[in-house]
Amino acid sequence: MCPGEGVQAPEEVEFTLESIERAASLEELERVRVALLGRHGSISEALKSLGTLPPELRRQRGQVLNRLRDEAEARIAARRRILEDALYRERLAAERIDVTMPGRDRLRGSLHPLTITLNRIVAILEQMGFRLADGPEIEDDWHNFEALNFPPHHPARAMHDTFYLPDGRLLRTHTSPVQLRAMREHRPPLRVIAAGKVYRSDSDQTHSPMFHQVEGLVVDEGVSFAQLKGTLSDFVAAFFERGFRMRFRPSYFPFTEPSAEVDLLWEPGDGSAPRWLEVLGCGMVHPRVLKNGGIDPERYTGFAFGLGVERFAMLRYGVSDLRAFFDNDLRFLAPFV
Ligand code: 2NM
Repeated sequence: MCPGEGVQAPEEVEFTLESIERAASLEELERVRVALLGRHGSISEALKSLGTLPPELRRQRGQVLNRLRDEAEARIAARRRILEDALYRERLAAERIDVTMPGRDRLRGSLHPLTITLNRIVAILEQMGFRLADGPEIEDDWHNFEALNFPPHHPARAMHDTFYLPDGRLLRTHTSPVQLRAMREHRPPLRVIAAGKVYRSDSDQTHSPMFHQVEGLVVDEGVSFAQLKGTLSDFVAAFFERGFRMRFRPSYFPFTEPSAEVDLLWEPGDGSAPRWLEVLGCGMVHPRVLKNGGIDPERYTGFAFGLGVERFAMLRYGVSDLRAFFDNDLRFLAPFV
């Protein structure tokens, strides 16, 4: 392709010009451009050699070569446009998006079944006149045990498998310290609920080291065990949307005297025989606890009750393994609304 010495046949270059239209890619077109118009391209070399020619021939050949160069430039530009255009169309085809395709479903979040259950319990009790109180999850021994009539070294403390912090404080083992703080902050009459996370070093099919409690407390002049029974009966009926036969069994809690555990005559969904199920603990607030709450036990009496949110959720939703609530498996959690 390199023009030889002396006169160069225009046909040779013409042949090369046609390779512009044969270039199938921008890369190939660039190689053709360099071969023609690059510093050592055939047209460039031919133009450089004009100086060696006699003036008449130089003028004539100069005109031919300049026209040739202009034509080559124009045809390369035209071919480039065609190739670039084809490339652009290819890209558009590859990146084509069908905007009529249905979108991907987005996962919709929902509340955890324990949150739903806790909210439901709190809402029912609020309708009954209780006010929700709040308190810290890290407590001191006095608020969690001592003031609630758990004497030091009393076996009732061992039942609570407490998590202790290095500084001697602890994770509350029940929500009762919230009730105690409420007593110390407000004068009777008092109708208070405490709700939230509590912690006990205990873990198996029916125990989680963190679980949820709701406790209620009523303090006023003349508050009776009969009122406690009525309150719990109404609450249980509202929560399960049906009435139950109820049984109050004598029991023991340090902070109440007398104390009782509450059973419901439960009819399992599978048609098997009804059986008594324990669902609540309760009692009349111990005079020492009232006193530690800044309330005169000679003038006031109170009742209190406590329940496990996990237990109520399992009963309401028919869940048999407590751990389902803590595994965070969306196949279990997603259906709850
Ligand atoms: C229960 C059972 C019986 C209770 C007692 C108190 C307080 F702080 F007022 F004394 N709050 N909750 C109580 C009483 C809790 O849970 C099974």
